[in-house]
Amino acid sequence: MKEAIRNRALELGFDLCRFTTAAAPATADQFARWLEQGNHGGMAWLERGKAKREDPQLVLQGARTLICLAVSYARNGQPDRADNNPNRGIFARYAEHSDYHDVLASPLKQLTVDLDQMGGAGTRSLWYVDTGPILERDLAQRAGLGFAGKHTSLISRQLGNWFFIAEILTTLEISPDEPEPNRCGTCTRCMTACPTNAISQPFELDARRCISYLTIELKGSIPLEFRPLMGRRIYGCDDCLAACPWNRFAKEGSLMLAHRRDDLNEPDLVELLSLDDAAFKARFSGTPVLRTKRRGLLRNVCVALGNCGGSEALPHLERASHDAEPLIAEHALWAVDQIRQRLNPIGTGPFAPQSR
Ligand code: B12
Ligand code: SF4
Ligand code: SF4
Repeated sequence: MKEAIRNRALELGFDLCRFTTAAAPATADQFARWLEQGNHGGMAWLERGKAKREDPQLVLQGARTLICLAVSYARNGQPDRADNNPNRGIFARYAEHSDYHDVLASPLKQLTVDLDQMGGAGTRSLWYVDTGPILERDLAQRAGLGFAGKHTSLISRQLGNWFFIAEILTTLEISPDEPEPNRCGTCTRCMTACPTNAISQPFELDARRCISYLTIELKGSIPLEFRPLMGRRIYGCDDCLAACPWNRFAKEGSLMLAHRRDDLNEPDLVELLSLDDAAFKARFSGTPVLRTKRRGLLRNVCVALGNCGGSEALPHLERASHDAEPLIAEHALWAVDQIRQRLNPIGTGPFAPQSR
C-alpha cells in the first residue's frame, strides 16, 4: 500500500512523498523554548496551537502515520535580480504564484480521498499545507523529506530548498521511512547572507528580526532599525534560501509551475503606492499577498521607496503621507524624510538622527 500511495502522490504532481509515524516531534522542547523567549513576535496563533504542535494525537486522535509531501516552486533559469532597479519592489519567489494554500488544496483532497479508500472503512485522515497546528519541518525531517538547514528551512538533496511542505495525518499504519541527517557541514552562507542577522544561531530564527515576518506577519509599524535593511523587499525575503549551495539540485515542479504570476515579478513601486482598496484586491486576487491587506503592502512599499526611491517618488509619497490609514501615512513620512536626506544630506526631518 505504501508504494501505491507514493505513486499516487507523484501522479497527482507532488514532487516527493515520504512517511513517518504520528509520534511527537523530537524538537518540541526547542519549539516551547523558542516561544518562551518571544522569538515569534506577534504571531500569537503559534502559542494558541502549541499543545497540538507538540503532539499530533491532539490533532487527530488515533493517528498512526504522517505522510509528508514536497511541492517545488523553483524556477529553472530564473533571472537574477542583478539589475537592481531602484523603482521596483521584490516579492519572495513563492509569492510570485497563486496562493499555494489554494493551489494545493485540490490534489491534497484527492490524495486524502484515495488514501481513505485504500485504507478501507474506519480510516480517518486530515490534510494540511501550512494550515494546521503541525511542526512541519521537524516531522518532515523525520520522514526523510529533507533536513533542517542552519537557516531553519528544510533542504532536500533532490530539490534544494525552494519547496513547500504539505502533509496528511492518518489513522492508517504505514511503515516509516528513514530520517534525513543534517548536511550543512561547516557552511554558514545563509547566516552571512541574512541582512538583519535574524538567524540568531544555527537552526534558530528570531522572527522579530526576519524580513519575512516584518513584511508579512507584523501588523503594526516596522521598527526603525530594520527599515533601511529591508531594501526593496516588499513581501517576504529569500536571501538565506538563495544563498544555499544545495539549490544546485533545485528542480521545477509541475503543480506550482502552472500557477506563476509573472505580473508580480518586480512591480513598479509607485504604481503599487497608487492602489486603493478595490484596486489592491483586484491586482492581488488569488495570491498570498492579500494576507497583508492594502495597509501592510503599502507600508512595505513606502519603506522600499524610502530606501531606494529618488526625487520622482516624493510627490507620490507626500500624497500617501495623508492616507486615511495611519500606518501608511507614517511610513510614507519616513520615506519622504529618507529621500530628502539622500538628496540633501543636512536633512532635519522628524526621523533624522538627533545629532544632526
Ligand atoms: C511561523 C512560520 C514562519 C515565521 C517564523 C519562521 C521560523 N523559522 O520559525 C516567518 C514569518 C519568519 C516565516 C518565514 C518563512 N517561511 Co514560514 N512558516 C512558519 C510556520 C507556520 C511555523 C514554523 C514554526 O513552527 N516555527 C517555530 C520554529 C521553532 O520551528 P521550525 O522553524 O519549524 O524549526 C524546527 C526545526 O528547524 C528543528 N530544528 C531546530 N534546530 C535544529 C537543529 C538540528 C540539528 C536539527 C536536525 C533540527 C533542528 O526544530 C525546530 C522546532 O521544532 C511554518 C508551517 C508549519 N506549520 O510548520 C511555515 C514554513 C516553515 N514557512 C515556509 C516558508 C516557505 C517560509 C519563507 C521561505 C517565506 C519567504 N520567502 O518569505 C520564510 C523563510 C524564513 C526562514 N529562514 O525560516 C515553509 C518552509 C518550507 C521548507 N522547505 O522548509 C513552511 C514549512 C510552510 C509550508 N508548509 O511550506 N515562516
Ligand atoms: S528570510 Fe531574509 S531576513 Fe529572514 S532569516 Fe532569511 S535572509 Fe534573514
Ligand atoms: S546555506 Fe549552508 S549552512 Fe545554510 S542551510 Fe544551506 S548548507 Fe546549511
